[in-house]
Amino acid sequence: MNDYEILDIAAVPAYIAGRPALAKRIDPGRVTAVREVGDGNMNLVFVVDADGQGSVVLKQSLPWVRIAPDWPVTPDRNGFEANALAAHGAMAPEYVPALYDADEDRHVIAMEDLSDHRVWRGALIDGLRHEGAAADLGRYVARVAFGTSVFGLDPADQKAALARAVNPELCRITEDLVFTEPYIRHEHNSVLPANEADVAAYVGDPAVRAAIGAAKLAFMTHAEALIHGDLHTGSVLVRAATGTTPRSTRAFDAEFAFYGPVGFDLGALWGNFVLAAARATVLGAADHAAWVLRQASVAWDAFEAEFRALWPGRVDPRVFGDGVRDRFLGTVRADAAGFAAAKAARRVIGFSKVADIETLPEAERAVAVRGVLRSARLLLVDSPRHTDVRRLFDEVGDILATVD
Ligand code: SR1
Ligand code: MG
Repeated sequence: MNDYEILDIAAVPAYIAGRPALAKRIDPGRVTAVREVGDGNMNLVFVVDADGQGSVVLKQSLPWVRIAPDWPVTPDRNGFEANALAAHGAMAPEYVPALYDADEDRHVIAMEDLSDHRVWRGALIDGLRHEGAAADLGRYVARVAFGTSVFGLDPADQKAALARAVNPELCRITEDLVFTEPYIRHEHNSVLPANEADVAAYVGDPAVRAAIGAAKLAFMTHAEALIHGDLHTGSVLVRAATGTTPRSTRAFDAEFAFYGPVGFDLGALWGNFVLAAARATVLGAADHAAWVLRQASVAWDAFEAEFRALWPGRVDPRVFGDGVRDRFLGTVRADAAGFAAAKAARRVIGFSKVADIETLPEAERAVAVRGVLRSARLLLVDSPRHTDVRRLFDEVGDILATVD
């Protein structure tokens, strides 16, 4: 069903030899090791080491979902990722992997090897605190929000960029998996018997349904900026500072990128902080839960500060005055709360659950899921009374700590 050659370990040196831009960086004759390390839902990922030349990562899209091979998905997603990586790398190079090559025919991108980093979700599960990561991501989202939107681009350039980034198949996955399936009867949904009443209460709540509908509409229609589109903690690599090596935070895996609402990226982070905090809480790690939830306001504060710092450089200050900025920031904050709820709830009800919750013993998992769903209701329905992100996530912490 694929009309292009899918890579395997043995084929990688010959593949590199056929890509001049890549062969200049890595001599295929000096390749010493190739490892397939993909552990996400969708793609193949190879780390290639070469004697005296460092290493490179090759990522190839399969024409199906890796964890569900009977589910076809366009391999062109790789091109959307390359497009976003190039755009984001131009405005936030310290927060994304460097892009070395993009092969539209074989659906492969080559990029910087970040094997000295680890996936943030796993680090959070291990109780580690990567100070600075949340603020880095807030700045990354702000640079992208400003630099790819009508605030940072000439209107014709912004429209051309938007047209290049129309990504209907991947958006459909999000529309279905995040905003629809958890709220209907669907074969993708599964919960513990102990959580059936919690799910019924959440999805049956008219206020929840109205807010989810509004969030889905915003996701589908608010083409504000070229967002990452899937910025959960599994799409973030972190490295702590050691010796002379500085700390580092990188957002990767931008295959869901499209022109969408800026709050969706912040909300993805926030929702995944809720999942990590729910885990920590049921395991009795109250300090870690509080630290994780604090990262929501840390990310927000850095986002807001960076966006405000970029604002004087907007391309059209004639009518885009400071009131427009403040209104936009208010919209992003309110959107992010609803998207956080949607992103957290889908990970405990629908397809593609997360290790934060799934690796808990069953009794603790049931309590964590209950806490996540009650937190999601707060974020969806009650968040409009909050303009203070820190207080909002303090309330989430209270919910998680008192649920049983
Ligand atoms: C079929 S893909 C399932 C999920 O994996 C990605 O990380 C996205 O979040 C998507 O919803
Ligand atoms: Mg992914």
